[in-house]
Amino acid sequence: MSTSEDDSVITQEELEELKELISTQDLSSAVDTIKHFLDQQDRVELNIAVTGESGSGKSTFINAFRGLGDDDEDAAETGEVETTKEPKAYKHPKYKNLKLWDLPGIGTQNFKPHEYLKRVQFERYDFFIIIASGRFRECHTDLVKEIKRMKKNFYFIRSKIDSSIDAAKRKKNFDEKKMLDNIREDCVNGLREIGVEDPVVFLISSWDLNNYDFNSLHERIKSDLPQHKRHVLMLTLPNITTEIIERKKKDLEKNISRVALLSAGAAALPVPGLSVAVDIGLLVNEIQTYKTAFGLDKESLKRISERSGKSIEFLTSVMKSIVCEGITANSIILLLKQSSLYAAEEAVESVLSFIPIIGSVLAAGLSFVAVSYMLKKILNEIAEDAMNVLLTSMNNPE
Ligand SMILES: Nc1nc2c(ncn2[C@@H]2O[C@H](COP(=O)(O)OP(=O)(O)OP(=O)(O)O)[C@@H](O)[C@H]2O)c(=O)[nH]1
Ligand SMILES: [Mg+2]
Repeated sequence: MSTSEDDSVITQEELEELKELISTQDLSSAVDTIKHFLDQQDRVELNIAVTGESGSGKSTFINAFRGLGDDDEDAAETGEVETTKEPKAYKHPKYKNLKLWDLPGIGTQNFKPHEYLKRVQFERYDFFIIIASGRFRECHTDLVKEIKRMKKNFYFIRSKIDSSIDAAKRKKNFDEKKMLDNIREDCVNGLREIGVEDPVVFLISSWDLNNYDFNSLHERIKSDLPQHKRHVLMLTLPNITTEIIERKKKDLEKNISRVALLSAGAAALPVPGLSVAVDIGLLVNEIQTYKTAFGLDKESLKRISERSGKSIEFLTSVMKSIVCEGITANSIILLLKQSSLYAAEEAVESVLSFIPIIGSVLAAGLSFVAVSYMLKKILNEIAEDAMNVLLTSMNNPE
């Protein structure tokens, strides 16, 4: 994506720097850094793609939205025949960092969504305006599905309302309001059918801006802008947090074999009802380490809560791991019982490879496998909790 020459825009390099910074911090400090990052939403560039069928009035709409006539300097080219061949960006004169991308039209013949999306590099835009000049069609369905898959948002415009009205006027029982309601309903229904909960549809004539929904679209864009920018930032967050959490997880994973070996070693006690013997105290300790490393201990949660303004209850409501119930000998025994089912299957092979180290005690081999498996599972679950807590701490207010 070509970033603007404007210094005030958050660049890709800045995002990389942010990742580096956060990866060296503990999670509660990371919350601070990310929050600061989110506070800079004014600096985010919003790339709005205007898409839809060929000739539906995309370029004309962009000109109108920028307050330009089709013949003005720097206006997008419009025409009766297929006109826009390559995506081109137009800055909005008033809204800071808002770029409208005029996209080529979807050809009416043999529309191949995959080829079109690739050709216009659909994934690089932050937000979409779909323009339809006629009935709701399959190509609109394809566009919406792709936008939803990318977890991005869109507005839907039904354009050229003036010519729809002119055509309908030829009928004797012409009723403008009824006709406009019908058009809106057709679009809303089409969108609902593909799972859009609250479809936003605007009826517009770029030739008659004072009528229909042009003003409400304008207002809506203006008032939604901060939210859209925040959404752009929020979409980058899971990537940042996943990277940090994966790094921490890898570090802790390195220790699993050592701990499993130790726990199945000399001080091992049989687990009631199982043919494994382990040092439970050692495991309790290790899992406590995970909890602290991921910032899910009481102190860290308190700090995250203070820094994010979200209550501890709200933050912990997204947690599912053993951390919620407390790490006790009993809860570990329970998990070991579950893990040993898996361990029994894996044991033969693993035990053979560990015989030279632990000796020929089958129980020790089984214990080793059960503990390794359990620790891995717990580590994954705690890491997932940490990810969810972090994302929850960044979300909009409770
Ligand atoms: N009546 C009417 N005609 C419009 C309106 N908007 C655009 N047009 C006309 O529709 C034709 C196509 O408009 P464009 O803006 O070039 O359409 P486009 O979607 O950008 O077309 P491509 O770039 O070729 O995909 C032009 O002749 C416009 O003048 C409108 O609101 N009302
Ligand atoms: Mg065009």
